[in-house]
Amino acid sequence: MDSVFQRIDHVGIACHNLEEKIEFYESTFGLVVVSREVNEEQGVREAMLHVADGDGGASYIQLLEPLHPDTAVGKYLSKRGEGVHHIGYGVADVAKAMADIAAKGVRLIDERPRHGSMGASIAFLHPKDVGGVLTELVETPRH
Ligand code: V0V
Ligand code: CO
Repeated sequence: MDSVFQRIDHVGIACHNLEEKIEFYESTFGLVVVSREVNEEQGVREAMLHVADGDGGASYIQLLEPLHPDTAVGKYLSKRGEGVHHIGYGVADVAKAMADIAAKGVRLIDERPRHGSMGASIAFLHPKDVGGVLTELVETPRH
């Protein structure tokens, strides 16, 4: 069986203060911010820091600050504190990946792909069906 996942696109990390965390990752690890966005639909202010380039595309650390307490990341922070929030896997075709994964009995959080960072199409899988790991599918735009 071919893997649905092509690579790890990003690891999402929940934090209280985006600017402070960016400064930490820059000064401690020498990482470089390649994108900053506010995503109202997802309730986040986020930054992508480039880590590596691979055959299928780059990989990043995604730092996430909630826009309000009553958001996915805001609730996560109040329950669990700062830390790893989700893993985003690169897929060739997010709609096909969603259908294939749903057919295996894993619940999709999103019924259709959403707008993600840097023009990606994204969809989330429920953490309760993935061993406690919030999992994101990421189809990066073709150039
Ligand atoms: C919640 N739970 C998690 C979790 N968040 N488990 C693992 N990892 C997480 N990140 C658990 C939580 O401990 C509860 O378990 C249960 O799920 C229900 O959580 P809740 O606090 O009651 O919250 P809900 O049910 O209102 O929401 C949880 C879900 C929500 C996962 C459905 O966070 C969601 O829709 N997430 C997808 C969207 C998202 O995360 N967007 C922000 C990133 P117990 O206590 O009942 O056992 S945006 C992004 O990545 C972008 C834009 C991008 O990459 O481009
Ligand atoms: Co993400």
